[in-house]
Amino acid sequence: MTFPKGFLWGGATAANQFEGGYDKGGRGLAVPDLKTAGSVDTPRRFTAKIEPDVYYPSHRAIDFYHHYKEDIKLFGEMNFNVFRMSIAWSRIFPQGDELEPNEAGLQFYEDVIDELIKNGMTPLITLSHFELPMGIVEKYNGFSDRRVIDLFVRYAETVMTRFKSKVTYWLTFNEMNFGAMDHGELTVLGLNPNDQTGIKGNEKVRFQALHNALVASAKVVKLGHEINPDFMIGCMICHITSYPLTPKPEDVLKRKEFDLLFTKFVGDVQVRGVYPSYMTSYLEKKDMFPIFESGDAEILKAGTVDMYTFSYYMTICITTDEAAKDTAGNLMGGKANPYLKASEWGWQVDPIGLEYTLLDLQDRYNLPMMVVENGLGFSDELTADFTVEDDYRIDYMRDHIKAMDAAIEKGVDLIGYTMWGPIDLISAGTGEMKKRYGFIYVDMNNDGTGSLKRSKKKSFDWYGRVVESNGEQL
Ligand code: BGP
Repeated sequence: MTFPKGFLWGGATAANQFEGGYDKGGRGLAVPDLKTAGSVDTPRRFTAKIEPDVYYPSHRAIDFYHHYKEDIKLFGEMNFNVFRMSIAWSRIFPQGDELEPNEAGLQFYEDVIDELIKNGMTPLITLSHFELPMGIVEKYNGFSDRRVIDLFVRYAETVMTRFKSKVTYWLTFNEMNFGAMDHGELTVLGLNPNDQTGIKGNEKVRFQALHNALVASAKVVKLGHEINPDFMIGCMICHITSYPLTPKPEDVLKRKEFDLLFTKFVGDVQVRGVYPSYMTSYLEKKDMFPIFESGDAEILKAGTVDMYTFSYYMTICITTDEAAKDTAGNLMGGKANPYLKASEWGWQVDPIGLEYTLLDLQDRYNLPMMVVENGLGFSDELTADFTVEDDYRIDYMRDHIKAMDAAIEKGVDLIGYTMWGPIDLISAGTGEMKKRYGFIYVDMNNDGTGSLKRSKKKSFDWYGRVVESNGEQL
């Protein structure tokens, strides 16, 4: 195995999917607090207000808020040396626009960070993981309002300054490229779906909001480097790796366009500091090129990222043949690949696609990289002796770790791997609990009932050995 010494091994989470304590310590409401549970067939609902007798999974989630010591100890037992988590902006600035931060929120994260460090882990912090404060959504319509740029910068400056000697690795926005899609309008950009002024589904507004968020991200990267020049700050892209369904030139071209316009565009701006020409011409043609205020171009240039990070779960095919078979996927599906099998949730499992992706990204950017999400959601069954025989998860992860190894051997500068959901948590897509990714089983049902007891699955010891041996023992 070729994993470099000091390779970062761990797991990834997001506050709204595992923290709970939604009204504790002065925290304000965030977007996921108004999202109901759902399933593959029943999409989650976003309600304008908290409705009585409705279950909102983020409110308690798996209650890391009260279990963090126990949970972090378990991550330490698996030898994690990195842990990815997000800070909920609304715990620090409850409405998003206060002048002074909420000390109770800062103290909570300081306690968590101290506990991580005590247990041998370096924190990797996402500043915005689909959980914008509702104040930002309701008062400003999210990033469509330029004032939100500075509100985000104020929040980032507060946490980066507070934790400057304890946290080195930062990500600005989770899966930011999703902001270019209609269903990323609320999650990434905070555009209010209940707004009556016609912004919903308005692509021009969306690309302006995404531009404003890109400016905010660049400002934060620049500022972070001033706060601590050792900070490693990354973009985080939902990398939907795609293949042409056939070698037909039309399919190859269509696939290329998808890759550029959806998968590569946002990362290109964050890595290179300019809008790529393919995007400029695409947006200009549709009369949607965003307004650049004076200084924006310079900010984008000055705030380029130090590392490229991405999520990778599955791949899709692209074709001009509308009748080809569909497949589901992370945030979006595509056409099915006849050579791949799909998971229980219909996501096509493709470890070779990860090696391909790493080579592609190394070639494009030549930056250090981290795979900050990868894993298998499965409806695990707890056995009578409180474990889960999750060999399927071990197989999935072993194959993906081998793919990373092969890529490193071919010269890829991969510095870390944080698999998604080391402890079972709420699914972002469906709001379900039964879509489990963890090495640690949490006794909780889709409706939120359950004791929350934590149990180790078979994969727990397996991953502990993988990390301890730096990828040697798979
Ligand atoms: C990514 C998100 C995560 C996570 C993951 C798995 O898009 O960044 O928050 O949830 O997907 O998706 P799901 O929870 O829908 O299985």
